Amino acid sequence: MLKAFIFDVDGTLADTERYGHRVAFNQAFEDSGLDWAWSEATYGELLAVTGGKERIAHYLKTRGKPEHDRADLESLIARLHARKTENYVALLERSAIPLRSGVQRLLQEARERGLRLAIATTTTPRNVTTLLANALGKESIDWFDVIGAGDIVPHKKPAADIYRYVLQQLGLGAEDCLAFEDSLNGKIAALDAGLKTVITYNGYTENDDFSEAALVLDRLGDANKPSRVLQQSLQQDYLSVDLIERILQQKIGLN
Ligand code: XBP
Ligand code: MG
Repeated sequence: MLKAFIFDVDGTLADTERYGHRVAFNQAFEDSGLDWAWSEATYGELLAVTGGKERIAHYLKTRGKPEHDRADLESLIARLHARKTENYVALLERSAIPLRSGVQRLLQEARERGLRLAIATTTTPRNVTTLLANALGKESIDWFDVIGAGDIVPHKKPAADIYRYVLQQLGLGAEDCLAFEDSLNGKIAALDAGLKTVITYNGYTENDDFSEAALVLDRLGDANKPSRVLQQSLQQDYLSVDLIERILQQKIGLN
């Protein structure tokens, strides 16, 4: 019996990486007098590492940038990431990044049906509340019973920590919940926490391995921007709570 939807943020609620986070990282590097600039392609590779601080550390290691001693390195990364978060929040406040098609519709449908909502993300908590406030209004933050984000857990996705944390805070078992993700790292984290998982892939993740996911879609879809995958396989335009329940009860399969 479905009791809650648990949403990933970046790439799932909104397409935030290519023109949001990546731009904020590059601006932080420039603000700090560094000649680093992550192209869209380079960033796509770096997305294999979740967490902005971890991503910068990985970049330093693999690109052989001048070695710093450990203490220096950690404070450099912390400073750069703090700057990046300021840039990202300012970017969201200047021009809200829209939610992906069908996200607002499904959130509202779930609330009307009495389903609980939660967030399980690798990104910094402030990025989540700013995205929601600018895309849906400040009150939307309270639609979510739990917002599990960033450093609240010791290990980020693909570790299952954040999903286990959110389930524990919800007081629900994985069998009563459904996860919504966009990437391989997110799928691994959700499945390892025992959650059935719906994938809505995007430009950066469309070639990831989504085997074992309950559903793999191009988007949740809505009347004016339908899901092509759902149209082709089930002659439906978008993923509704009813359709989710029918698929999960194996009343219908996708193929
Ligand atoms: C995506 C991430 C985050 C963002 C950057 O998180 O891995 O690291 O790319 O945000 P998810 P931070 O898909 O789990 O929402 O710089 O705040 O980490
Ligand atoms: Mg994601």
